[in-house]
Amino acid sequence: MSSQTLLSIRDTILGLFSRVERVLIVVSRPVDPDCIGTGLSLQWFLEQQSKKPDVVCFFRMPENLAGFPDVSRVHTAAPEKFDFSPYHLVILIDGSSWGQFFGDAWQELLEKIDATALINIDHHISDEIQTAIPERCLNVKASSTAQVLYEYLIEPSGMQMPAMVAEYLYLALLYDTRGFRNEMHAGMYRFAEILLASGADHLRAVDVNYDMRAIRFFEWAIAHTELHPELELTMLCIDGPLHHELTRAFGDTWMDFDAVYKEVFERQVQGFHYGIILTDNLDGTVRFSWRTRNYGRHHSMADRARNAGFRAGGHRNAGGGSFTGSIEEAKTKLLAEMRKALHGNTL
Ligand SMILES: [Mn+2]
Repeated sequence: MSSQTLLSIRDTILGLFSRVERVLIVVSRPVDPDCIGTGLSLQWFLEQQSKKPDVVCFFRMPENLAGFPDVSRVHTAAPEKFDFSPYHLVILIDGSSWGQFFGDAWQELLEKIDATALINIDHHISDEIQTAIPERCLNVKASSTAQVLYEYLIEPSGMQMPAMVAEYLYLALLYDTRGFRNEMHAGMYRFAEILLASGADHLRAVDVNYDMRAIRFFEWAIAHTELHPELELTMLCIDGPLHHELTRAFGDTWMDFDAVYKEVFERQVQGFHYGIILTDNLDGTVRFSWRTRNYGRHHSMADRARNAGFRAGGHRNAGGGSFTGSIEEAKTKLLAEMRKALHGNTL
């Protein structure tokens, strides 16, 4: 998208802001420091203009975000019970598909919301929201949605960020870039410098503080990971029985503890460029998540998965999706597709 188009989308959004009072900021799934930090920063930005913004998350808040500054300002709610009627605008932060904001029943929810009141600010590969509301979708290829918010709204306003807002944005930036170890994006170091000068605490942001359960999950996951060296991929396939085993071992929130596995193992081992997790949701669907090595020429896992019948989205080398059907079928189809892509056959 041209920079001119992006600026005109930005101006459309600013025009809408100027005409309203009550604003709902909705953060995305996976709930992470980028959507939370950007959502809280946008709340501050709108409050400075005498608006009344609320931040809401329609998913459970992961345990690892409990220490995020001011996270208690983010309300969690069940989307089907939520009253959208007081709000003049609904701003969707850090996601490109409806389900990332409203959950699996997004179609019914969208009927309750005035479509012309929807705005999207994001940095993922564009998807159905971009198609539906192109004139109000500020989708920019950037390190993080935090960077998009800063460059398109905060910086041009000339407003001085308090240290706490710089802190929210710095935590968002460091999380999404894995401490600057993902792709290079223009302006990301400049953004970092500005945040530090505005009072962000670098040592706090880089402090690693894993929950011991993430280490135990890592140990468990390594023991259950299948290696497919001929396909350069590893696969953790959490079928029904293993799903129950994890619930017994870690409780219902076991999926909050995959951070070490994803960070230390997936796409980090020589010869294994693709790391995949398939999880049986126990409702006839399968959750899919992947990481692809950032260096080198590798297949787009989103494209391969879509060919295999999955829904997939996110970033080129990190994303997620779903499959309708059994986990065995999901696995077979995905492995066959990778065999075809890498070796030209499906045997
Ligand atoms: Mn993000």
